[in-house]
Amino acid sequence: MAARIVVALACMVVMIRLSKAAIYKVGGSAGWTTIANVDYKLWASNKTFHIGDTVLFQYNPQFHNVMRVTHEMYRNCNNSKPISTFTTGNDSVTLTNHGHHFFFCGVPGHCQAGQKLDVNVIHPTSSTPLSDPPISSDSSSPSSPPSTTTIPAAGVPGPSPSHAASLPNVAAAVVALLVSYLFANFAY
Ligand SMILES: *[C@@H]1O[C@H](CO)[C@@H](O)[C@H](O)[C@H]1NC(C)=O
Ligand SMILES: *[C@@H]1O[C@H](CO)[C@@H](O)[C@H](O)[C@H]1NC(C)=O
Ligand SMILES: *[C@@H]1O[C@H](CO)[C@@H](O)[C@H](O)[C@H]1NC(C)=O
Ligand SMILES: [Cu+2]
Repeated sequence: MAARIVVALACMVVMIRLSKAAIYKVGGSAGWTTIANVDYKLWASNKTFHIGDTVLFQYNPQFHNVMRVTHEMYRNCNNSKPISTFTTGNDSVTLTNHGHHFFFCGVPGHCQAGQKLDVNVIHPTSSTPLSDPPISSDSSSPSSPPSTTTIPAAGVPGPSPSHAASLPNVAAAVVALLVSYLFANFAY
């Protein structure tokens, strides 16, 4: 009995490890800027963002900032009423819901010059511990193949790739199985 509990706990630890959230440094090594001509659309296009992941904007706060905005404001580069504004130069935004998250630099002209980012978070996954995630500058979670989906223009969540075969879910299934097994043994 004790051995089975140990196995179940070990599986839970594995599951927690596999579902660790990622930190994405926006723009990779170039960061959040206008001078490197970073294509932020391209930067985002081969990443799969999950709830609990963090996007990290690193820039010189003398020259740039980060505004989270609506789709409408994003389209028009309208910085008059941002949802929130970040100005430290090392701003992390944790993605807590799925769908599109729109950002741009609020310094006049910068959004127009392409310093704008649309992060599309795919559908929610099961319980995700958020502690102590690793930094990854431009690669992503190990089990995600490059995304071939294009980001829709409308303010709706994009197509959600299936997670049925992802490792955290497999681990979760194993744990569920073990737990029900333990339960059956206790019950009778
Ligand atoms: C920007 O948005 C505000 C309200 O959100 C609106 O009043 C204003 O007309 C917009 N400006 C432009 C240039 O679209
Ligand atoms: C920037 O923020 C990240 C994430 O919050 C943190 O890990 C890192 O230490 C910070 N870097 C600096 C230079 O403050
Ligand atoms: C995305 O593209 C960059 C540069 O082409 C590459 O270094 C990175 O590994 C890619 N990420 C994924 C998840 O394919
Ligand atoms: Cu800027």
